[in-house]
Amino acid sequence: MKRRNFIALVGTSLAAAPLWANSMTSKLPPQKAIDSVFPELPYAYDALEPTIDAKTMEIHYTKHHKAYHTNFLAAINDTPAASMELKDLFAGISKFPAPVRNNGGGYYNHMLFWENLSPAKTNPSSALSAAIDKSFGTMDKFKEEFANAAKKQFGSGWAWLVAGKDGQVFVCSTPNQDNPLMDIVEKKGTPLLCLDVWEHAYYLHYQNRRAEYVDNFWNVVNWETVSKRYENR
Ligand code: MN3
Repeated sequence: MKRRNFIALVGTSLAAAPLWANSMTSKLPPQKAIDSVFPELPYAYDALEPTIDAKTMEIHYTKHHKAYHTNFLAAINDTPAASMELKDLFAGISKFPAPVRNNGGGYYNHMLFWENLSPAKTNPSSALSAAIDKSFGTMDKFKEEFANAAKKQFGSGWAWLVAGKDGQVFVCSTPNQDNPLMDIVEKKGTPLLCLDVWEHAYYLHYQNRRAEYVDNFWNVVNWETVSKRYENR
């Protein structure tokens, strides 16, 4: 992720700034370096209403994501991890203490998540569509499998669409803040699309109705970002 795409938040009101267009120029995925600057949210808090309400977005971004970033920097401060690229850190995450794994995953997974959401209607590229058709048969079958992974993840975690080394795409879920780049997951690969199914991601609006949150998620997927991740993998 290029540093110039991230502007320090100095008490500015994101709600007043429609910044999401800026994210379209980001090089994805953002896994090249650990950045001490908290990344900018690529749109206003209310941009994804009604699928994701403004209050949930504000708390999720300014409290939860911010805390992962702060705690991650504290966990790696003055350790060899501070100078590593994120993908290398995750590739050997089993050798690091739990705060590095949990907060590093939390920091990175949320960046991916914000960037793979959009208020604009978008479509997958032909290359990504072909990969999805090859693995799942149809886009609807893919959505069904992804939604099942999200709905059935026990407790807190994430659902993922991942590209394996051979370019084949697959669906999985991870607990807590683990992700498919980590050496502790069963089947590793490049994350293309993720969905946060921690209760903090939906409870204010959906309460216990995780399935409704998951089904509405498709209204706000940024397929341009997901396609770029596939093509740049
Ligand atoms: Mn979250």
